[in-house]
Amino acid sequence: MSTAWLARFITMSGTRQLLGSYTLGSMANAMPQALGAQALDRTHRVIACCGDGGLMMLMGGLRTAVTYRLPATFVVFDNGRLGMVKLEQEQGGLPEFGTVLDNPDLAAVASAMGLHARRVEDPAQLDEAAAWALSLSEPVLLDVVTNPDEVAVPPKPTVSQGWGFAIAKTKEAFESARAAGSPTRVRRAPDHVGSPADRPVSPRRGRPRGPSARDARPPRWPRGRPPAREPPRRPARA
Ligand SMILES: Cc1ncc(C[n+]2csc(CCOP(=O)(O)OP(=O)(O)O)c2C)c(N)n1
Ligand SMILES: [Mg+2]
Repeated sequence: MSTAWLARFITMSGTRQLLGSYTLGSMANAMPQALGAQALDRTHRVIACCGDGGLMMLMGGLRTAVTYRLPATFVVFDNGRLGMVKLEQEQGGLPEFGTVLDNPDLAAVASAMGLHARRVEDPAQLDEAAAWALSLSEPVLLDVVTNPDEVAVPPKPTVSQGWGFAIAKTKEAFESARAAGSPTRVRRAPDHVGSPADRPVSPRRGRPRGPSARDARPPRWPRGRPPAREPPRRPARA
């Protein structure tokens, strides 16, 4: 969604250039594009606005910035979500499912990789952190925690998108209300990624849901696989 925020809120001064995947639609684009742009031109400052999901996909590239001393600035929009997918689900009338990310502290990871890094959790710290990052001429990462429920309204929103969003939110409200009054636990991810016992329990069926629910069931066979069958015996020839 950073592409949407950039297109909406960054003023193009006439000397700035904006790169992105745009209608190609590929995620995980910002960091590698920034590496390429900065390697081609070290005289300009390159700022990558990265999704947390995208950055997690190609994390190793951060070390490339250190190896080649590329003075790029990586700003992570850390909404803990595959945010665009969540939005697409909601536009289609579906409550959010399976889009929560189990991120580590990305500033700590970047720091371990040799970048300068800071995590920003309070909006009041943002200006100072941005000024600090821009004062450096070495690779630097800001892990900025953002609101996962922020909605990037498309340039030409349709009535059906709005209607789908309303349906999804209504379903989510009913689900929460039912969960609040239900003896079974309904918890949203990142509990999905915890141990089987921590995974959410369907209020209707009372058993873990989702593909990983399989792990919570006892194995059908003691060692998790069926015993080898003996080959059928052929009758002895007379
Ligand atoms: C290579 C690739 N994989 C999957 C997708 C589908 N997809 C589009 S946006 C998105 C989520 C991106 O999450 P994140 O990078 O955290 O950015 P956010 O939308 O949260 O800002 C996914 C999975 C894609 N467009 N490209
Ligand atoms: Mg995200």
